[in-house]
Parts: sequence; C-alpha cells; structure tokens
Amino acid sequence: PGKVLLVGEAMALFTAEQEGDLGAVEHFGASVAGAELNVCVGLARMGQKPVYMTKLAHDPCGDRIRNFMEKNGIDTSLVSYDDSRLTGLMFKSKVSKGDPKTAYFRKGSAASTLSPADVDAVDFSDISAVHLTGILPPLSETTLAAAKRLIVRARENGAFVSFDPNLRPAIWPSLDLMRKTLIELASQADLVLPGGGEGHELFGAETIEDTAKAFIDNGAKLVVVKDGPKGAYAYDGKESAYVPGFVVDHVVDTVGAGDGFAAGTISALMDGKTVAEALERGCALGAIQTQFVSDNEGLPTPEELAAFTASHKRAE
Ligand code: KDG
Repeated sequence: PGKVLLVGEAMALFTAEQEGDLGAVEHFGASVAGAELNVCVGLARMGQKPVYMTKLAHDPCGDRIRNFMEKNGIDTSLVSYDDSRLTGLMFKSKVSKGDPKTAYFRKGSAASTLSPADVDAVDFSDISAVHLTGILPPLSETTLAAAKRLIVRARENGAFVSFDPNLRPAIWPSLDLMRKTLIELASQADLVLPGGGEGHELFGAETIEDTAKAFIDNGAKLVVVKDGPKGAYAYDGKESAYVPGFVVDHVVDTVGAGDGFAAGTISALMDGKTVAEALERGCALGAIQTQFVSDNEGLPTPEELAAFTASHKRAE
C-alpha cells in the first residue's frame, strides 16, 4: 500500500501536572496534540507511511510540532507556513476519573487558513488512503470547503476514505451545521469510526447497532462503533461483528484513545487483516493510549502491541 494522507490542525498541548482549575494550576507538561496528528503517530508506529498536511507558523508551538513530526517519522512535505497567524495551542486538565477538560487557543490559527487550493495541490499518485475527522471542517469556512474537497479528490483518485466524526460542538458555529456537515461527509466514507454517543448526537440513535445502521443507511460502506472499554462493533449493511476490548487496571487519560483506535483499525485494514482483526488492533491501541497522559506518545510499535495483547485480558 501507498501513503495515508491526513489533514488537520496540530496544536501545542500543555497538560496540567496537578488536578484543579486550569486557571490556577502552576505546572504544565508540554507535548503535541491534534486528532489527525495523533492518528499519524499510531500509523507510523504500525509501519504505515502517513503524510500530514497542515499549516503552522514559525513560532515556538509550530517549531515543537515540526520537531515532533520529524522525530516520529511523519512525512512533512505537505506542511506549509502562514506567518500572518499563530500556531494553535490547547490546555488539558488532570483528572483522577472521567474525561479531562480542554481549553483551546486556536481561533484564526495558521491551520484555520487551510483551503481547497491546498487540497488541489496534492499529488495523489502514491496515496492509497485518506483519513479525515470532524475537527477540520469547523475551523473556518475555508477548512470546511477543504474537508469537502478532500473527500471528492480522494474518491476521484480511488483512495480509501476513513472518517472519524470527532464531534467538537464548542468549535462549530451551530449544532445544526455540525450535524448536517458531519452526516454529509460520513455518507461518502468507506469507513466511519463514530463513538456510540456520537450516533446519538447525530441521528438520535440509542444503541451501537442503531448508530451503525444510521450511518450505513446514509451511504457509508463500513461502520465501526467504538463502545469504550467494552469493545467495538462493526457493520457493513450485511454482516456484523462485536470485538471485546482489553482490560486495563487504571485509566490515566482518555483523550487520544479514539485516535489510537482509528490508527489501529486503519493500519490493520491496510495490512490486509480481517475486519474483526482490525477492530482488535483498534481496541488494543485505544486501551494502550488511555495509559498515557500525552494524546499520542503511548502508541505502540508492533513489538509493544504484541506484548500488550499477550498480557491483558479481554472485556467480558
Ligand atoms: O482526539 C484527541 C484530540 O481531541 C486532541 O488531540 C486535540 O485535536 C484535538 C481537538 O481538536 O480536540
């Protein structure tokens, strides 16, 4: 297989080292975030060739992201710069249970200027898959158009399209536009990777089966619904499969687990694995990622993955 193209916004991430209000915490650890970039890390560790298209500025956050990409073997040839803007950044709280809080500083960022012209400039000859999430479209009017254009070009060039709805209501101008846009993008995907809650938000679905059916009825080819630590469910309109997740003793940070899941599932499908095997790898990468504070640094190599699956029980 060829390269996997991902387009999105990377941000410098400052994670609180103490629990409590983000405005009062005194110490933060610096790392790098961005759903599509997290997936790139997982794909690269699994031996795939991710190419990440984004825009940065020449500032300390942009430098951090570029260094991170180089260190992680992610192709930087589609990274461009807009120095009339800043690179986005975000803060994340520390929690002992539940999901951490996040605060974004990204409005009008360099990445928000990505546009259909950037997508049109991509040479698709060695790209066999494209992964898109629901975070790129709400960044600006031009990124919304770029996301739509990306799917059109991917389809024209015969690339496999995967789509993670990744609902971020806080950055959409309205919930109606969020629902309409994400349903439209998902309808054109070969693989959609929602969470059960996202099926409820987009279609009013009450169960993972209803979530999968709603996306299939809408045009998607294969839907894989993430069912948290319990596992994942796949449905293609004919056959379905439920694969149990992996039991971990103590969840450190849930952010990035869905991206780990996507990297595991996509890399396995690209390696020619069955859908059930792909879900198992997705569950493993998701579970491993919950053991790390960073949104992506825990993602495993094949050797680390094998050690994890051999030493962890499956959910009942
Ligand atoms: O999926 C994890 C992401 O939420 C995180 O890395 C930051 O891309 C991000 C976002 O916009 O929330």
